[in-house]
Amino acid sequence: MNTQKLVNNFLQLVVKRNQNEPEFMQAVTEVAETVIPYIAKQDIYYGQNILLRMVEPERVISFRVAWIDDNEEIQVNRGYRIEMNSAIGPYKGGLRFHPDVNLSVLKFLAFEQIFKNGLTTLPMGGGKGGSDFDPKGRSDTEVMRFCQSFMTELFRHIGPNRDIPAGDIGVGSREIGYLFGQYKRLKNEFTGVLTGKGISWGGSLIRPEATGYGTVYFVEKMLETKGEGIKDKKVVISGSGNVAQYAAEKVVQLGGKVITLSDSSGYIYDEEGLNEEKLQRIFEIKNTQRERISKYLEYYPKASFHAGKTPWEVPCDIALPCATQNELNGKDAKMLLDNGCICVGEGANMPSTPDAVHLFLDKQILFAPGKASNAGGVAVSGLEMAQNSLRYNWTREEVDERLKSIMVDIHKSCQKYGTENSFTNYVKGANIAGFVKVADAMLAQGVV
Ligand code: NDP
Ligand code: 2IT
Repeated sequence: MNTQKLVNNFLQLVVKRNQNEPEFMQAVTEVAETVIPYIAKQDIYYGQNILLRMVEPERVISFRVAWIDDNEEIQVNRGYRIEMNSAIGPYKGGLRFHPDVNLSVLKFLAFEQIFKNGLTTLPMGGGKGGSDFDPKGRSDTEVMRFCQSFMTELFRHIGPNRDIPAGDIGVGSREIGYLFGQYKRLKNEFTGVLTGKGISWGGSLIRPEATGYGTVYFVEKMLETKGEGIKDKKVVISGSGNVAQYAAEKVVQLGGKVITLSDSSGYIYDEEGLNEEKLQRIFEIKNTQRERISKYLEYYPKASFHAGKTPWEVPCDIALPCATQNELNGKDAKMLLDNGCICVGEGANMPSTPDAVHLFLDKQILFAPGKASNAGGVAVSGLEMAQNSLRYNWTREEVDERLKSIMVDIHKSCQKYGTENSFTNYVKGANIAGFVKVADAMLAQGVV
């Protein structure tokens, strides 16, 4: 059978079982298109239905989260944990609190996490969870009550050797603190059941920075293959949360010029570029004041704010989408290419639509899919788990060195499986390398 037919048959079967899950099908389609042609040529994998097993979560947990808001009204949200694949280690992946969270979004994230975690070289399976709870505009005590109610159900499903959640959109150090406190109270055990913990209670140095820094380390490796570097490059970044902030910091440290950041209301453009002082102001606006990115203009009135727009219209050398899924479409991709962009590194998960990805690959620019370039976050989560098991803490320099070397290894794996006629297709490389790691473990463990 020709491989396109194999891909189509596979996708028909998966879509039938997963109706109304567009984000999940988008993530599965991209993997199927790159991995099935590879499987078809490998006797050990062909006929084992490994990908069909991978798209079926080992377990899906969905639960009610009832809590009382500051007006003493009862609120009801839905909580989830998708335990996708445990072939190479316990389930590992973040928790997202955002009103758009649903089964499709979390299944796409959990599915991508299998491959991403496989790429890190660390023993972590794939999982993801969260809730449609919207932390925006909620008081600290409301967020605490929500987190306590959420964990009162979740705690029975997770554990340091079973499933180790972390942060994602809407879940940062404050939420991880409340979640950890409630888990500890319910289990009466101090364990490394969550990552992204505070430094004084089991966290790892560099974990907050890891996703953004790792993305930029990966971009550096890609640029290096063309004899280029980040210095003096114009960099457009979307988002202004955890990933965007530290991607921006690393670009600035390496001499690049960050000219945009954004949130769901629009983007800011600062022609002069960010510097250390401006970055500190952004950390204060976003993390302490919990304000919108447009507030930047109150401090730096020469910058401009573009309401309701995404930053892809701004001419740049490098684009780093660091906000959310499908935030960069085919039209945006065309604009970036027309304006001379040479490199796109995804800090977010699946931020580019399939149209955009195809355009980047057709034009053969340097394009890194999130599961490769943003793997630094979960990688340092893995290092946090290792430190928790050792009951020891590594220095900032030690963790940063390990992060760098993991990003270099991921880059090598992508090259190994994605290079043809001297062009590296990092999408294909990442998908096949992640698949091989997990598939070998699944084969060894029998039909489960
Ligand atoms: P944060 O909650 O810290 O920040 C999210 C940012 O994205 C905010 O600026 C937010 O703006 C913006 N955003 C969210 N939803 C939308 C939307 N629908 N449209 C436009 N902007 C939006 O999250 P993180 O920085 O942690 O996560 C960002 C991305 O990186 C996500 O895709 C996440 O899955 C991925 N990621 C995160 C990792 C981590 O360790 N945290 C690891 C690997 C990947 P607003 O405030 O207006 O909503
Ligand atoms: O998408 C991701 O990789 C994360 N949100 C981080 C997961 C983790 O367990 O650190």
